Amino acid sequence: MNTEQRFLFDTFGYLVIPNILTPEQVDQLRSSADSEDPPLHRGSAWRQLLDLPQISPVIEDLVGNPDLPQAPLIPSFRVDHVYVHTHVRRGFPGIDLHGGWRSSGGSQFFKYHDGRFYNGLIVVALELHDTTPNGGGFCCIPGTHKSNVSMPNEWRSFANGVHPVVNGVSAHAGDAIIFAEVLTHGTLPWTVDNPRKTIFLKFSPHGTSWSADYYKPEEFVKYSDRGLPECFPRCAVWFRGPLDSVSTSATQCFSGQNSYPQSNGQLWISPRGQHVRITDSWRTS
Ligand SMILES: O=C(O)CCC(=O)C(=O)O
Repeated sequence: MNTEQRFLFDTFGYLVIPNILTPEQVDQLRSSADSEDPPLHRGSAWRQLLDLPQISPVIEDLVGNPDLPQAPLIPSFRVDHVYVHTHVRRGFPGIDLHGGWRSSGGSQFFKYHDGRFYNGLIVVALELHDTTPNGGGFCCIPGTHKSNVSMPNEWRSFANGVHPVVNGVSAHAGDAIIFAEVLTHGTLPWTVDNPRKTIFLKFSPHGTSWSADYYKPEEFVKYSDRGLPECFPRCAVWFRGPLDSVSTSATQCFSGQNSYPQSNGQLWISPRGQHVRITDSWRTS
């Protein structure tokens, strides 16, 4: 993240990054947004979202662990879960404010220590249509990712109006709203005719899980898309140590690559395209 992004995320608990998706990507994703298949099985346009060049470095900064030996050759964070909202139309009453440290039993957290961000769960919300300041959509109470005191309960529901401290955050199609799940947030009632379709990608540190519905790397082996299986470890620590000791599922994942990691000294092209020489510890050649 650049200095501006670090300041904004630290202060407000969210960040809007424009133009993450090209118009072609937006069109492609819109056309399959209503599919009943699980999002990551809808085609490579969906799986590519896991390792977007402008987003992955931000996720590394927010939830990654640069101390892991695989970083940054493969992500040092986990994909926790992915879903799509397509049901938001005029009259949608919104989703009450939620999030916060207490509601998750402490698993969703924000911390900054010794120059590094630590987050329990980070959301990348990709808008597929423009959203407008008064039209509804993502909202939050900026700064509440650091709250020590719970929000007054009567602010939670929008049934009787929206408390003035709640900020609506609008974005254009293809923009990403990145926020900490611990931030008090929700969806404002939708008041306009155009639809809202939003993809939510949620990332966690390598050692924690929120959804409990782990991706199984073996289900993705059939796809040839580069750079993806790396994102499916149950726990990113799995890629520790020499590749000879890589777990069976990880080995299966990489069997689709054009070079296959087997033994010391062998050259391997990582899913991110770097040339890696396999030694007792990872290093690029
Ligand atoms: O509408 C949004 O962008 C927020 C959605 C949300 O809070 C959720 O899916 O839990």
